[in-house]
Amino acid sequence: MDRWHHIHKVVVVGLGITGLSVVNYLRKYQPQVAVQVIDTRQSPPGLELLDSRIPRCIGDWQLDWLLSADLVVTNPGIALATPQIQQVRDANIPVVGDVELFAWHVDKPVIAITGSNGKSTVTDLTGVLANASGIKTAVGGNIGVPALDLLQEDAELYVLELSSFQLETTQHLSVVAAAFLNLSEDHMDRYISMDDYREAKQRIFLHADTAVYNADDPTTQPDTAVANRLSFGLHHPADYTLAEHHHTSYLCAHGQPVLPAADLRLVGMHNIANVLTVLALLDAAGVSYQSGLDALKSYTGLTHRCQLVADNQGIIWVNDSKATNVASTEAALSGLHLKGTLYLLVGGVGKGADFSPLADYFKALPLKLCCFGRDGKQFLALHPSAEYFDSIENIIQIIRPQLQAGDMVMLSPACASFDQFRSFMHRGDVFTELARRYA
Ligand code: UMA
Ligand code: ADP
Repeated sequence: MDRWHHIHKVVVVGLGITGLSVVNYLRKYQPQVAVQVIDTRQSPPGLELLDSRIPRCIGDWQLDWLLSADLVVTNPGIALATPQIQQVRDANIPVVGDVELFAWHVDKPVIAITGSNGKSTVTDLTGVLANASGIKTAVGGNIGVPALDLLQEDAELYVLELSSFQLETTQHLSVVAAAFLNLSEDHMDRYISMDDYREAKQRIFLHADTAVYNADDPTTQPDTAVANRLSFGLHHPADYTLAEHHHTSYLCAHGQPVLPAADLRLVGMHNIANVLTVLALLDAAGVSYQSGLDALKSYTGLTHRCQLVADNQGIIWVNDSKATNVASTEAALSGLHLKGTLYLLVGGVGKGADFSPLADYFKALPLKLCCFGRDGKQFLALHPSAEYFDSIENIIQIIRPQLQAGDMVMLSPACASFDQFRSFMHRGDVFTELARRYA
């Protein structure tokens, strides 16, 4: 079906890397279409890279452009409930995201991954294992490379990390396998309820041949009819799980051992669940991964996720800047065994979350809680050691003289970064630089 037949004018709302990828895609593959760009920010990222011939409206809305469009493509950061976008939808003008345009174009198998935590790890690792097994695989989406940019790579398989924001504006993405990893509170500034947030994530299964879900988290089970289902889990019976064979704990697929858990270099039980998901996804996609298992074994994880960044004089520094919600900080703290004190840095933009579940995790640890950022004061009541500081740098300067062998300094902030940093990557880089300077 040629979806572009009746589309003559497209308005792209929101620049950033997504908006730029949409403009570049349209210029290359749909050059007959007229393109206009709107970004409500005063100096949006990516503006300097936008072709000077493209009409743009910066710092405000341009409603007449929107209402005369045949198609509006929004950045995932723009909520569909935004009044101007709502007006467009009321006028029956289709509003889609970049992933929907990708879906219209792609003619190779796609694997898609969503969930509150672990998306980037599972996405990256799926790509690593598929590539190591000889399948030319392109990896992108919310992980940081816009889906449309992947089309340049001429891959045999695409692996997409999809946020709930991206899924809201995606209708027609057919996938060989889709995984919904877990659901926990996040983005409560954008959704009216957890049900609303879950519903957006469930959209990943709309056109999936195989649904991969978490047997330990019933909210991830597909609501709709799906041809095939595969489960992974650590605590409930599942198709992909840990099991003992000859007194050794193995990751197993349908009861068959695939590799011993001890062969993995990834840290934490949550990462075992992540690897089980990867195996399920690749089996569902028909990728034979035996020849790539060495790459899986040597994988140490992505930067900014429970990453060891300095280890000096017995003091360990861990950058978990990607912990932007409560559940990811809980995962970082679960099963942590320390000889000394944990100096935990928390705070930033709380996104309306309830931080109180962290109190039990804090109680179980020898802890000094160091709070910072816009919503950092919300943590003060959660542990007697809690203290508020202006910045991460300020924290490190003050705690450094107290640090002793056996201590750990960990940034796992349970919050987004936008109050003091450009992104979680920027925040993690700042912490890493300080760690290496003061270690
Ligand atoms: N914005 C405006 N006005 C506009 C356009 C944007 O105010 O006209 C604001 C929005 O509030 C938005 C913010 O700008 O939240 C960020 O937009 P951006 O320009 O940074 O967006 P992109 O660079 O295109 O990045 C987006 C994703 N960002 C968001 O969903 C907010 C990136 O995910 C993603 O990697 C990229 O597309 C490629 O697909 C980031 C993210 O934080 C990492 N995602 C959330 C998460 O993982 O929790 C969902
Ligand atoms: P996402 O892309 O969904 O944000 P990441 O792989 O980037 O996921 O990890 C984000 C944070 O969540 C990190 O702090 C990481 O240690 C933690 N994490 C990773 N996998 C899981 C999981 N399966 N369950 C809970 N937390 C996890």
